[in-house]
Amino acid sequence: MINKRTSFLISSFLFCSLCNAQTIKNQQPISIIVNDWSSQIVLAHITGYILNSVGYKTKYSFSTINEQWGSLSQGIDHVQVEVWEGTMSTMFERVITSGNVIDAGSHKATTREEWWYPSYMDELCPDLPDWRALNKCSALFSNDDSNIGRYVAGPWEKPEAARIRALDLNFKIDTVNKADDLWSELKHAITHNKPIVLFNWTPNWVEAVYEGKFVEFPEYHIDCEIDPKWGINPNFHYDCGNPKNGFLKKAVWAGLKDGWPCAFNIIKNISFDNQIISDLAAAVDFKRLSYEQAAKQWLNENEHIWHRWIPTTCEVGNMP
Ligand code: TMO
Repeated sequence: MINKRTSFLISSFLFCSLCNAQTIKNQQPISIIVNDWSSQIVLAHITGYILNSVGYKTKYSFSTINEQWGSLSQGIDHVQVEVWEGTMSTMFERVITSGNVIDAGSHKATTREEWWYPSYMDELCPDLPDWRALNKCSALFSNDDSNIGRYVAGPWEKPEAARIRALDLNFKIDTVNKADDLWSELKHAITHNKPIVLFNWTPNWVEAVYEGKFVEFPEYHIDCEIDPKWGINPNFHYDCGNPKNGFLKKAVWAGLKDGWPCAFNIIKNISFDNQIISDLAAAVDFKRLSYEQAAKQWLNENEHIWHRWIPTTCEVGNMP
């Protein structure tokens, strides 16, 4: 039996195969992946509202960064707007090679994910940001009677344990469950001028509000991950930091290109820079707007930016 919706879809496809302009669009909702940190969630909503404004239906689908590649490869989800080199490049390259996912281009922003400390630590531990200072000051960073420093890690899988081993750091890892727990640790430490070193990244809200620095580990090189002989420790991988100037990409399910061509072209054109992403994260994590409010406010104030991302063949309707 063909229901109303299916027949509408079929007729709209037939109609559109006869016309050039994509005035009638595939009405199956585009599923946009939502992860668990603020800028990604706001960018996902901005992308959704832009697609709505030209007549597409959208839905949001929560996924961890590990689980998202399966649903994106199978077309269960369709769009990921923040692919970070530091946490996702290995899986990203794998699904691109499989052909099930398409690289929809880079944002203007460059990224870095790394150990970070507030700048009052420069006085307490003067050799920072050089990584060798960490062991000289490990007792400062301790949260018990030992001289073992405490590194507060985020809930995203990173080779922190391998780095601690390869660089012989006198540190233990405390992994939090969610991004907000990182920020409450950070705010608490800053309020009390207490030593802290934690996982952070840029662009993020932290740089819009606090002064601080990334720890400078030995410069990243791909061989550091695959050849133990590379670097200062000949026996272990990961005797280096994370990439600096990492990419920030968009990725889409391969079927989006033919199923929702106008959406595909819009997503390819979408590009955020570091400043905008940092401001959007601060709107949520510091100014306490909701993700939707932050997205709508940005869209209202920046039509001159996002209207340019919509190809002239895609009709512009009203905002939802
Ligand atoms: C992927 N992340 C920005 C949380 O490091």
